[in-house]
Amino acid sequence: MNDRYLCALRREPVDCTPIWIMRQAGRYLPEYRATRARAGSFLALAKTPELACEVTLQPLDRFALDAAILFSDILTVPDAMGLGLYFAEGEGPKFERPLRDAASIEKLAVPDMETELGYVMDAVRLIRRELHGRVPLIGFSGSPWTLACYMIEGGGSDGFARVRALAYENPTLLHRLLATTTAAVIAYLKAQAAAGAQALQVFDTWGGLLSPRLYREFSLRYLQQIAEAVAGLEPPLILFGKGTGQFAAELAATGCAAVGLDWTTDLASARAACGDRVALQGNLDPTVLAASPEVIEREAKGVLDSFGVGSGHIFNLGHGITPDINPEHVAVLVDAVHRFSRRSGDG
Ligand code: 1CP
Repeated sequence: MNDRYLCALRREPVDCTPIWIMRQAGRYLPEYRATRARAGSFLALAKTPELACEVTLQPLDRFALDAAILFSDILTVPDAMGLGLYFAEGEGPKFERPLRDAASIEKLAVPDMETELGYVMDAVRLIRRELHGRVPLIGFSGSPWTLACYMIEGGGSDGFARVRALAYENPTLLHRLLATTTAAVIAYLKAQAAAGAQALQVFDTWGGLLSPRLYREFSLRYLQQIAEAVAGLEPPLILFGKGTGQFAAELAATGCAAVGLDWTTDLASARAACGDRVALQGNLDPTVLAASPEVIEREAKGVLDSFGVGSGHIFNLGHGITPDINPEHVAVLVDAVHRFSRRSGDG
């Protein structure tokens, strides 16, 4: 029913700028914390389609968001590849078997999507059914580079020094890992599209850790392969990167439908660099949501103004919403974006 988001991705006229929020189902919502407590753990939540569906819909019941995003995690793919994902209390995601030698990289294989990742596809099908067409559903994957960061490091890290050292010391081995991971990402995105995902976003959260030369070699090259592989599918592709705004034109040239930007890039410059090849998604600094409603409204207007007039803007934060945010501030933001961008009836 509300297809503003898909229209904006196609750069078609919309009645107002669509908005969704990265990590919109998450710990800042008391109802999420309650469902998570009921599930027992994050992984139980993500691996039980009924619960994943429940938390996916929670933010939509509270706010007038223009898209739903599958509740899952980028690390489900390496988990299905045999790395053993677990969450140490208060420490974030970790792998039992991180990739620490050539042999473990060489024996990696693309997992079967309907068996090893069947719970994700079941969640996509269930969410589509429960949405009744209210808003489109976004499926997603991590980028090959960002997944490789976690697979080599074994968990989160300040600078992912191990994988970056590998890029200099043994590029062939890293390319081998990225090639297998890219094949898995492509199969994962295609399976989500077949299960009913209406848009596909790739998160390259750690692309900005690389020098420009290494970014092009170890991240962009594989994003290009993904864009080519999904080009024939119905769902449009969004390439989000953190710290990769200087590559916006190169990301646009991959053939994706939209480029997602963090708050360190000016939307006007990105738009000038990309021309009208793609839509742009972003890019409010997530910390603005901790400020007063007046500041939130002012900054939301600033982001809308920086994109300027015309279609092809999807409002979002420049990165995920943090657990400390007051949900009422999200309502202020969603309302402000719709109100300030409302086009008059005559055009
Ligand atoms: O409940 C909890 O405490 C677990 C926190 C949590 C949540 C809510 C994790 C662990 N994952 C998620 C869900 C999640 N992850 C979504 C859900 C859909 C949504 O509402 O947006 C998505 C899209 C992700 C994607 C994801 N996971 C990314 C890429 C996007 C980004 O934020 O940069 C990354 C890097 C991860 C890894 C991950 N999973 C979880 C955590 C805490 C992290 C970050 C680890 C780190 O590097 O510090």
